Amino acid sequence: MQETRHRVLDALAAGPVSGPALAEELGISRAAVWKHVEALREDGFEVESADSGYELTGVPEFGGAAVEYGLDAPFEVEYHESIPSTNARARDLAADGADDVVVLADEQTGGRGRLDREWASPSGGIWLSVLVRPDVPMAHAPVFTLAAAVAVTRAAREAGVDAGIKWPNDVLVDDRKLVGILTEMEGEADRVSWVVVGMGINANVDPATLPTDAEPTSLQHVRGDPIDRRVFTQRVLETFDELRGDIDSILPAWREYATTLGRRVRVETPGGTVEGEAVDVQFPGSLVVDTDDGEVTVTAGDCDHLRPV
Ligand code: BT5
Repeated sequence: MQETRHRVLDALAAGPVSGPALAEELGISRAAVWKHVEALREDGFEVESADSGYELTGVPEFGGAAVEYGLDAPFEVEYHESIPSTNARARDLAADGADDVVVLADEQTGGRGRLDREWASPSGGIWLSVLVRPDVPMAHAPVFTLAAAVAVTRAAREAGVDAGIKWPNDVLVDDRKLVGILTEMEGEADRVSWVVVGMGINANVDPATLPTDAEPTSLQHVRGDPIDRRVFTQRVLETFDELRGDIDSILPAWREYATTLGRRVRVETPGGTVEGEAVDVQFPGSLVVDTDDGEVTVTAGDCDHLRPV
């Protein structure tokens, strides 16, 4: 949101404030104040004008301005009611040189998972991609997938949903998939140019409308009532921002939320199947599996939790 509009919004939230007083405070004309108020109303903010002045009486349920309002993280939020894929859009923005931008959508018509699988993204979800330019080598970039999983799991738990993380990139509730994460990046070996972390969060969607093979669930389904998507998105972005600023804190937080550690797993990797007990996760996100032939470290693959033998 544009700087002056942000300041108008903050003043209205602390209101009532008269048009002339606001104009003087911000050093703009009364006509400009009125234009900002109208633009905020168009974005869905409710602004009452009474004798005592303007006052903010309602914030929109969802959207770019809504998420930016009160957000304690330095992201600009670009919102789309419907878009093919927020990751594709974020990649385009990366190519244009953008940084610290979030692309957010209510619906995706061409959402993608790993290996070009489809990601169902009906209206009511939180489909978002965060574009960042961390100063790290390419080999460290997978840690941002872990950071995203921690951020969403923490937000879900704060909302009363007992989520946990399945290596490498799924957030589950009772073994049902609540969130999928897709990280894409570009750069040279010694330095990342950009990272796009896409999070597909089944927020207020009916799991019955999602593909059944992954046994999906949603925040609304688990809670029994809809989630406040604005606040949930803010919490995810705030935690993600905190973690990217303190990379050493990501793994301990991940371990705390992991459901994979201590479980028997079967991981399908590009180099073959690895089966055994998952014993640890190592920087920047590899899984250590204790197999019959000793410990094996896997960096990528599809992981199944098996029943104990
Ligand atoms: C993932 O892939 O889990 C990563 C999904 C990332 C989606 C986000 S949404 C915002 C951003 N923009 C994009 O275009 N993508 C990202 P993977 O582990 O490959 O899982 C894909 C599999 O999950 C599919 O083959 C289905 O079986 C299942 N699936 C599809 N849609 C689902 C949904 N909404 N909820 C649960 N499972 C789903």
